[in-house]
Amino acid sequence: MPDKESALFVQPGVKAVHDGMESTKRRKFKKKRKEINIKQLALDVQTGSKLHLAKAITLLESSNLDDKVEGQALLKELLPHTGKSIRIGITGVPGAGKSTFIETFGKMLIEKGHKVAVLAIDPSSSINGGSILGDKTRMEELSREPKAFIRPSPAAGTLGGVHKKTRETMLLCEAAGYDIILIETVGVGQSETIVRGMVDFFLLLVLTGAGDELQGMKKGIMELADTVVVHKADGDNVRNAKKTVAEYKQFLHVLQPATPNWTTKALAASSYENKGLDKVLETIEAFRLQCIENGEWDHRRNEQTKEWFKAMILDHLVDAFYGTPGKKDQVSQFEREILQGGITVAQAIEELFKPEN
Ligand SMILES: Nc1nc2c(ncn2[C@@H]2O[C@H](COP(=O)(O)OP(=O)(O)OP(=O)(O)O)[C@@H](O)[C@H]2O)c(=O)[nH]1
Ligand SMILES: [Mg+2]
Repeated sequence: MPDKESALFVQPGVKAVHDGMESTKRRKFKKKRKEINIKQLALDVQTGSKLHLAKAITLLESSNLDDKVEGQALLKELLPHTGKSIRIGITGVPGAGKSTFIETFGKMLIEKGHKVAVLAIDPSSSINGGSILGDKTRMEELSREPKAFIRPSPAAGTLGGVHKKTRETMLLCEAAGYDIILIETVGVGQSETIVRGMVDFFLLLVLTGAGDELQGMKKGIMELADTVVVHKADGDNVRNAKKTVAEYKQFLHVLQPATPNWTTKALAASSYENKGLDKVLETIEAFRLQCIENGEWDHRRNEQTKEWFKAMILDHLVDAFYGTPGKKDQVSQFEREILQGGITVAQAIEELFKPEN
C-alpha cells in the first residue's frame, strides 16, 4: 500500500466522509448499510434464538443486492445443518380449517417434544398484500409456545419468488432445530403444486359431503395428497364425516397415488375436539418409516432439489432476458406486429434471440 504522503494513497473511510456531508434529507433515502457477521449469525441461528432466526429470514427475503449476497453466504454456512426435519404441506379450500388444524396439531407435536415451524404460501398475498396467517388469531396459542415459530407468508412478489423465499425459510428453520415444518397453502391455483414440490408429506383437508366436494375438486389436487383428512368431524357432523371418509377411500382407490407404494389414506378429524389428530401423526410416522426404508424419502428430496435448480435457472433466464435494456419495448413492438399479421410468432422469437438483439 502506498504511504500516506503519496499521491496514490487513498484516504480510507471515504463513504463516512460522504455520509457526513450528505443533507439529512438525502440520508433519509440512502440509509447506511450495516455489515453483518455471517458466521456469528449462523451460530446464533443454530442456538435456536427466534430473534436471530427472524433476522436471518429477513436477510434472505431482502431484495437489496448486498443482502442477497450475504443471505446466500448465510444459507451456505447453514446448509450442513438442514434437512433433518419432516416437511409437511397442508392444503384445503378456504375455510377447510387449515389454520385451526395447524394450531391444534402443532400444540400436540410440541407436547410430544417436537419443535414446530409454521410457514405459508399464499397466492393472494402478492395481489392484496394480505396473508393467510395475517389473522394470527387462530394460532394464538401456538404462537405463544416457546417451541413454535410462525412465519406469515412473504408479503410480496411473484409466485416463484414466494416459493424461493418459503423454501429458504424452511432450510433456516431446520438449521434452528425445528424438526417439523408445516406449510399452509390455499387449495386453489398453483400454490399446492409448488408446496408439493418442497415437502415430504402432503395433507389435504376436506369437508363432509364428498359427493359435492369430489365433483368440485380437481382430481389433480387429490393426486398430490398422501392423506386426505375429512375435517370438522364433530357434533352432528361425525356420522357424515365417517360416510365421507368411506367415499374418499373408494375414490382414492382408483387414483394414482402421490407417493409410490403408499396408498393414500383417508381419515376423519376434529381440531375443535382434538379427535383423530393422533391418527394423523401416526400415519405420517408410518409414511416416513416406509419411505426411508424403501429409499423414496431421499429419492424425492433429491428430485425436489433438482427441480428447484431447474426452476431457478428458468427464473434467472427470464430475469436476464427482460432485464436487458430495451428488451421489454422490443417485445411490445413484436407483439403489435404479430397482432397486425406482419410477422409470425416463430419469426418474432427468432428475431428476439438473435445475438445482436
Ligand atoms: N366444527 C368445527 N369447525 C372448525 C374446526 N376447525 C376450524 N373450524 C372453523 O372453520 C372456520 C375456518 O377455519 P380456519 O382455520 O380459518 O380455516 P382455513 O382453512 O385456515 O381458512 P383460510 O386460511 O381462510 O383458507 C373457522 O370458523 C373455524 O372456527 C373443527 O375442527 N370443527
Ligand atoms: Mg388459514
